[in-house]
Amino acid sequence: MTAQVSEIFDASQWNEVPGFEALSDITYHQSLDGRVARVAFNRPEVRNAFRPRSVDELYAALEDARVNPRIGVVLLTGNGPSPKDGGWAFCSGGDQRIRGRDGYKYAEGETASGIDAARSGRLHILEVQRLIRFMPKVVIAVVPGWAAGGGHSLHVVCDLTIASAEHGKFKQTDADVGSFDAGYGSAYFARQIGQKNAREVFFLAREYSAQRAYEMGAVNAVVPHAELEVVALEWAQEILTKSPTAIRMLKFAFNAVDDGLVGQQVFAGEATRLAYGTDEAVEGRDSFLEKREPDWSPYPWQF
Ligand code: S0N
Repeated sequence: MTAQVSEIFDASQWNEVPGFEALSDITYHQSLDGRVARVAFNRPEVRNAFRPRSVDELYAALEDARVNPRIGVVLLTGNGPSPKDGGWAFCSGGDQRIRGRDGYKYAEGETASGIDAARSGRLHILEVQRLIRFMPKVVIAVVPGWAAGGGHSLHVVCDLTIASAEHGKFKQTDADVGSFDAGYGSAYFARQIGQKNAREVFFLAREYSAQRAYEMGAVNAVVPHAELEVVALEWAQEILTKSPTAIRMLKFAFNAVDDGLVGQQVFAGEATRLAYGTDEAVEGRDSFLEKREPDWSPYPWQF
């Protein structure tokens, strides 16, 4: 039986994922039909801040979802509420207790065992951002509470965002804490909501309600808190009725304009993959293997 990991999590809709039983900082579930993944930060006592272990687990779960051919949609969310004060969070970014130029600082309950000094200071949440960005599946940020700092950036990089009307809150604290996501978190955010709005969010570091974030174009839908995960699953199921190839080509097309040559490379790779499925490409391959001239005559110069 699936454990109840969050107050608004409907355990009857989800299965735990074999091989991921030892997670501590996140939870990972798949829908009963195996087509939707739910990945959730699970440190509600610190507003779901991530530490290196959290990022490792997050990356592993997202990578598992990426390579699973049944999964078409990933819901990224945060479990809650906090047992300390009842507060809700999507994610409050990097755990400020263990960040620093002085090297890795151990979090409460963490020991030196298993911590690799070579990884100290590595900002591998950016690798998670790229995984979300380049995953040929739709990733939905399901925001039940605070999206702050690096947590805000994660919602920005997700394809869609659905937020809790009562508890969804957005704040870019980077400039308050001497941190800055100068990549997708800021520059791409400005592409989403406009330069003036994005500069306001970063330079003033104010708090925005889910409704205000919706009005700014940062959020797709604001829904009652109790229904947040129900609506997110409905959106996922609706997306799953669409053509997988159309969705992946559209995602990479949306990305390409902001991703430079990497965006072109990703889109081009998918185009090549489609071309390899044609008789024309098979003729090219076979003619080489059969040591003969290719016969392109069946293939018109289409216009
Ligand atoms: C989220 C906020 C606004 C919520 O405020 P609220 O509701 O008043 O709750 P608090 O009482 O403040 O918090 C409750 C408890 O949770 C702890 N806590 C909250 N956030 C963090 C955190 N990020 N790290 C550690 N602990 C956290 C509080 O301390 C409190 O604990 P107790 O009860 O014991 O006192 C508010 O909490 C807030 O502003 N949080 C900090 C947000 C923040 O500044 N985050 C960091 C911003 N920077 C990054 O995220 C860097 C991102 C990043 O990692 C990155 C980005 C790009 C490139 C690399 C990196 C990288 O570093 O890897």
